[in-house]
Amino acid sequence: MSSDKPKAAVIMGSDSDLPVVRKTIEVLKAFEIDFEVNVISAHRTPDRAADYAKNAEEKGFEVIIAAAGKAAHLPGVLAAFTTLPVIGVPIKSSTLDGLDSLLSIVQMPSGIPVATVAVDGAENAGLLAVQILSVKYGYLRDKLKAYKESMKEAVIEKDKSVRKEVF
Ligand code: RP5
Repeated sequence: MSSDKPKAAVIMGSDSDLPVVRKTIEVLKAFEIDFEVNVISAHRTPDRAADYAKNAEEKGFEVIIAAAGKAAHLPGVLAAFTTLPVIGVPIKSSTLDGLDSLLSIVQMPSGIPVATVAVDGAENAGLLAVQILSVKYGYLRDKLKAYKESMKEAVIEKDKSVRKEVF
């Protein structure tokens, strides 16, 4: 099923991931992307993870963002059951500073890619999802260009104020 509005699925392995995932949600809201949020664990609710990924395309989702920490298998398991693009967000949730999550998500075997952002890189996950969606929804490209322009102007302002403060 395809809709005329961009639609993303946001999944996290635990509610403890939500403080980081909020940054993804803020980006999706800012770009007016339709989205659904769920807590689904690859380990604690494996059947639900498989079913969700198998049905995601039929439900109209066009990209999946999956955040998980520790032995972070959620993005990879979802990617195993769908051909939709999956963006993985490694969560810094354990004693290993997120390196465990990062390697669990990024080191996918050939054939099942997961686009992995930085540890706790939830904002970039949202932006990457918007960029993927912009291939189909051209108006998102204009919004992304405007976003980059405002970022550029903010840095120029910071440059001015830092130099003013130093001298
Ligand atoms: C992962 O284990 C979750 O994504 C979370 O980052 C981590 C810890 O989960 P909780 O024990 O806080 O529920 O599956």
